[in-house]
Amino acid sequence: MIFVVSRNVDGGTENGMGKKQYDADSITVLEGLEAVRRRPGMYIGSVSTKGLNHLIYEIVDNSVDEHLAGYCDEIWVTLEADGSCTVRDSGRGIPVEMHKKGISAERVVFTTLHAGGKFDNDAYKTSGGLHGVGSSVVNALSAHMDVRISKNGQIHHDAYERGIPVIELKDGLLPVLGKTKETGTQINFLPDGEIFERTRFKADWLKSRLHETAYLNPKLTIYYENRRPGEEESVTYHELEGIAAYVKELNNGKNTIHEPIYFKGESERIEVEVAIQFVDTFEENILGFCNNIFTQEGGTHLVGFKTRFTQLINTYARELGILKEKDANFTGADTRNGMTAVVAVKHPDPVFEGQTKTKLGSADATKAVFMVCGDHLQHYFDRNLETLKGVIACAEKSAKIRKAEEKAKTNLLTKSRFSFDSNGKLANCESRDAEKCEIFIVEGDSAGGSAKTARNRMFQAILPIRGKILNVEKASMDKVLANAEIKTMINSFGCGFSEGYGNDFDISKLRYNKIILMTDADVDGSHIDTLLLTFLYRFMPELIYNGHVFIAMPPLYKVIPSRGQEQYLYDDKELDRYRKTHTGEFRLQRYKGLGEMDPEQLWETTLDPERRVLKRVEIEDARLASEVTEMLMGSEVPPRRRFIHDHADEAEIDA
Ligand code: TSJ
Repeated sequence: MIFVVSRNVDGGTENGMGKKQYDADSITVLEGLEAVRRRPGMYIGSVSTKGLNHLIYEIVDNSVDEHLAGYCDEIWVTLEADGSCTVRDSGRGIPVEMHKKGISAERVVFTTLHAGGKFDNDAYKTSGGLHGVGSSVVNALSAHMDVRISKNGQIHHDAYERGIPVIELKDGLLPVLGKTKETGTQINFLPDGEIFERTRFKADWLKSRLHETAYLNPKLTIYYENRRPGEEESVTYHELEGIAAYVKELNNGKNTIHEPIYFKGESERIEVEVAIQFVDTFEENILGFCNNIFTQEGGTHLVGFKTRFTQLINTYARELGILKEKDANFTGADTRNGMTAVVAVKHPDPVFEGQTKTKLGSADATKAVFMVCGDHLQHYFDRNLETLKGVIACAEKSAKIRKAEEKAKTNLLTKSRFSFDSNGKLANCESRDAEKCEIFIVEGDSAGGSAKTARNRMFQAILPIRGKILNVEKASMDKVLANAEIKTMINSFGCGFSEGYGNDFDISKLRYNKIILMTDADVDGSHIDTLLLTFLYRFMPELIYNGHVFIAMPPLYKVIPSRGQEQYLYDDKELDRYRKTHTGEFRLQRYKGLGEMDPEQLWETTLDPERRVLKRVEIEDARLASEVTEMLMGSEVPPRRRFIHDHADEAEIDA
């Protein structure tokens, strides 16, 4: 799993526009772009590395739209040696002719906020005529942006700094750099270090996103190149088999029980495309897309797909005599046991809902997917009986386990109704105002004891856990629910949990706005963080999606200079920096663990909201998440170690 952390979320800085003289016409534009710089999170989600990478996706999406419009089959994406990014396509080129008020149309694209931000708008759309959405946001958040448009035999040029044009127009038109026979758009931009916590794009995330785009657009070729020193690499993404190849890739290394089922159809102007392949493990991995956008929070298209699939499997199971008259139907989750699927719809006018606007809300998509799946799946299963039997066998396996687990769960719930904290470990806070409350999950009884003394008992609850908690990735559900540590956490948070069948999770019942993991700053501590995050991700993913989960950063060192201020340092980089910037003698105290700090130190460094450093846990890529978790939590030692160190690196503090 890729747990991304962004630092120091308690604080936060305001970003102002640079001081420049604006002409009257551009005032309204600048006001728009200034809003983007003031509240970047509203437009790109966050200013962490996740938001940073988002800039590239915003730009590339415009080229993909040009592809969907039928004018562009190739896109080049380059991470340049200087840290900037170049995106080029072979489309028609952004219009450059004179637009309203005597500005080139290109200027309008890059300086006007289109239909609000993706993250604050109820109905963000892509394709179907809304080209250029997001490009002005990227422009506003870039230290500089260079635009070259090949069109009408000429290369037209424009450039911006922090969203402000720096090239003079002649009669409202762009200067021409030279002649060309080609057409296309090329954008180069460098993210603004004043806005972003760090400005280094994550190459792996970018590659995975580009690959996904290639799977979803089989006729498109994407050329990726990394020119950053020491990372040089070129990859071409071209996936003629489309989403059928995508499910194969998702199932890579697993035992599949049949070749991918693929079909495509249309209903009421909604295009539906589905690929399904079952494996012999207990997972369900269904990815939904609408107009090329990954619908992380699901939505109506998946409802249609799941409803129809469950119906069909139950009907077939009865026809084949696998379910007898007295038997209950398989549940939906049963029929999807072992399923990997991609459901991609193209909707002329989609509505997106949910916390991150990644849930398809359009009601007509349910019916369209339902209808298309009904026709095509029936057609397929009637001709592929062996596959059908294999799929039904997966459902039978699931039903059997489900019945065993239902028992275990009943036990947990009846017990918890009587005791909220069965082993008496939680030191709860006094306030019941969830908005203000925090719970610290603390490794070890001794650190837990210090934390209980040190905390602000009004708002801070402490839950000590002992050593390494159960590895939920490898354990069955009944074992997980029998685990004392895990039971206490579920009961303390107050919002239940969800997994597999049923859904007892209700985030509105959450008792703490912040759930803060507090472990030692060493490899063991990292491992416990990972175990805890894996647990949270599997049973309460909404807590992570909604930004409630944090990692505390206890300091690694205290420097005590012979003259001057004592200071806490949070990692080795800070220590290096301290050594370089301070002269004179100092004594260095190294903390091996939380247990070595007295309550007062613990309060100063790790608990006090005014002074502590917290990292917020984000999930970059839920598509890759469970795969990576398995790698992480599986029994192989080397890759796990590697991840922990990578992870530790993520948390480094910027200069
Ligand atoms: F994001 C962006 F605006 F910066 C951007 C846009 C970035 C990149 C790399 C490409 C593009 C882009 C835009 N590629 N292709 C287009 N096409 C148009 O904007 C376009 C061209 C012609 C016509 C027409 O009606 O003739 C209409 C449009 C929207």
